[in-house]
Amino acid sequence: MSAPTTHNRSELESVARRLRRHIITSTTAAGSGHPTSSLSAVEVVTALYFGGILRYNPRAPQDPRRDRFIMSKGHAAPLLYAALAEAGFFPVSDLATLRKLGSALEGHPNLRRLPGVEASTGSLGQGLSIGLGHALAARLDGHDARVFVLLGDGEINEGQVWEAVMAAGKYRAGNLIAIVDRNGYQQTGAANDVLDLEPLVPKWEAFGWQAADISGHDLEAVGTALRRACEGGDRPNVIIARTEKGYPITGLLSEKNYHGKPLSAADAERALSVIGA
Ligand SMILES: Cc1ncc(C[n+]2csc(CCOP(=O)(O)OP(=O)(O)O)c2C)c(N)n1
Ligand SMILES: [Mg+2]
Repeated sequence: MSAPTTHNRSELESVARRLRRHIITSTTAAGSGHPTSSLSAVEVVTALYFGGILRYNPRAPQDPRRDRFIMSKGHAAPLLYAALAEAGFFPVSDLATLRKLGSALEGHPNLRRLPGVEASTGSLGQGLSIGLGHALAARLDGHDARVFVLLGDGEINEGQVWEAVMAAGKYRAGNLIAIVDRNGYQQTGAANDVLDLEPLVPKWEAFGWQAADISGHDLEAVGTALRRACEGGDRPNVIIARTEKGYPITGLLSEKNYHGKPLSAADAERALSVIGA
């Protein structure tokens, strides 16, 4: 199975702008949700789905040979939904139903309701364990599928994350790729104030992982790190993606850690003009 879309740099930039527009408009229309947590990971998700890395087929979402993407920081569902819609899993017009009663676009992803969602997440800390299960199962089944898991930098305070890190090292899950959205904040403050885990790279390395530390808003750097992580070998890979929560509209936000709140209609207008979407 091959990746369905490989856009060039300027096409990727315009996909990223579209994803940001969907994030802002869908959360503002819903009157709730996590736009800033979604915005920080846009380049990572853009490079994965549209940069020729993730191998998927929106017409056969259950193909056992597919790569998996698990949004472990499930509150960034608006970003996942935007990418899945742009990738053709369901109509872009469905994004307007985010968080509406009866909609499959729930506040957090539900794998039973939406094609392309690989895990029901939202209770933080579980996605890497689920991803490891997929990675080991693919190996047992003789598929070369790769599993990508996006984690928050607050989320990795969860003990279960480190159980999965240890187990992936032990089982040499070379087809497992974790990405940490290192945006510096979690719900109640700066990630380092709540529970500092730096230095991150040697911690993951100590458990047998190969680690990269990159600028997470640089599409080129993100693509290069993801491709390198897919080169094979028997070590699981982690990419620490240094990002900004709310990028690139941090200047518009009323608080340093603007968490779990949509923008007002007026701020959403301003945000769209900053984004150029
Ligand atoms: C197990 C669990 N505890 C608490 C929460 C509430 N919660 C939702 S988002 C969040 C902060 C997560 O921070 P981080 O992982 O850094 O993600 P960011 O929003 O910065 O992308 C918390 C604590 C949750 N969803 N799950
Ligand atoms: Mg964070």
